[in-house]
Amino acid sequence: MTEKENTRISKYLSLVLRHAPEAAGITLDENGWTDVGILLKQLTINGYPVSPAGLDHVVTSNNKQRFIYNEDRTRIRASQGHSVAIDLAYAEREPPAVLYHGTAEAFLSSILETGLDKRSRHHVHLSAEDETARRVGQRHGKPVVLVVDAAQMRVDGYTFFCSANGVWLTEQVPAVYLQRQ
Ligand code: HQG
Repeated sequence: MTEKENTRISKYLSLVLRHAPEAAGITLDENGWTDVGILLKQLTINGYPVSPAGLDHVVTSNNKQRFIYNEDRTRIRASQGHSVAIDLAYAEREPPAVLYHGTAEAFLSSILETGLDKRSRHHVHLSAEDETARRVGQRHGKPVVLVVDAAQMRVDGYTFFCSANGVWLTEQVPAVYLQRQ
């Protein structure tokens, strides 16, 4: 498969596995999983024909490892980024002392006033690396990196999860824990 086809299928998978399963005529279970056989059929019907090996390639070559199979590879889900009501059921994890959030300059004054909130997603997304955060911020405009005092948040009782693809997730980050890098 060409790089272009791979990206096209990957973007459609992000759409249907995170936001709009009904667009492809599939359903997600309460933990976000969907049946691989049905997904392959529905992808074809919807103009994204892909073989089982092709889907494997899209999953394994994905630059952010956005999708994951279950153990027997009969089901697949997105590792994070959902807006539909599912529970990823990740266990709580101890975060590094410092995490990073990338955003756009334009959002900064609002964020420093009200803190980071999850907007349309299930969690606020944070990274262990500032470079990753900068790239995330770039998607929205002139990037700004915020340093999150995760150690103090833990002391104050906030909880953190880490997705299968290494994105740190939390409910909210009040402004007091944020500092511009
Ligand atoms: C901002 C990508 C004003 C927040 C990435 C962000 C990530 C506020 C935007 C994943 C705010 C939401 C998620 C407040 C938050 N006032 N703006 N109080 N609180 N914001 O796309 O974190 O490629 O929903 O700073 O790698 O940018 O999709 O979240 O700029 O992991 O796999 O509101 O998406 O992954 O934007 O990105 P998003 P995000 P994928």
